[in-house]
Amino acid sequence: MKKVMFVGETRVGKSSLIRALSGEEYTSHRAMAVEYVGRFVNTPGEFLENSWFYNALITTSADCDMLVFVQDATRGSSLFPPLFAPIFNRRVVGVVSKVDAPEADVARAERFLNNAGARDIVYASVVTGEGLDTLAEMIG
Ligand SMILES: Nc1nc2c(ncn2[C@@H]2O[C@H](COP(=O)(O)OP(=O)(O)OP(=O)(O)O)[C@@H](O)[C@H]2O)c(=O)[nH]1
Ligand SMILES: [Mg+2]
Repeated sequence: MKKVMFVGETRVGKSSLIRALSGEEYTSHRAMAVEYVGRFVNTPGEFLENSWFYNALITTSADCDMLVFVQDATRGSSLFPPLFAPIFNRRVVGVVSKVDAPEADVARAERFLNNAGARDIVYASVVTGEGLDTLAEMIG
């Protein structure tokens, strides 16, 4: 099975997605550390939010097969730099998270992910379960 690394700002729903996909009762520790949950690699939001941690993301991605960029549909901004995805030299799937939320703007979130260089986009919610099968299929 492919090893998949999750990248996204704090509180966008990375741990919730990993929990839903792995079925494991995994509780994140909110520490600034990379966490390994089976085949999933969870990275701290701070690694995306501070550019001096980009190297940590790149290093951590070295033994991963694929990346998931998570953009919260309820957020009016994004810290994914333009053309971030190609830096990793891996397949990058973009996930628009929290699509169930009333204030979700899916098109806006998709634009942020496209700007970051993610072309395959999945719309997901761990509340309704939307998109989880599609995501599971995409990451193989
Ligand atoms: N409505 C809604 N809320 C969600 C969804 N996914 C996650 N949340 C909520 O968003 C908050 C953050 O979720 P986490 O999974 O902890 O996010 P995270 O990216 O792992 O956060 P950090 O580890 O702090 O960086 C929690 O309160 C979740 O309940 C979703 O699909 N829909
Ligand atoms: Mg988390």
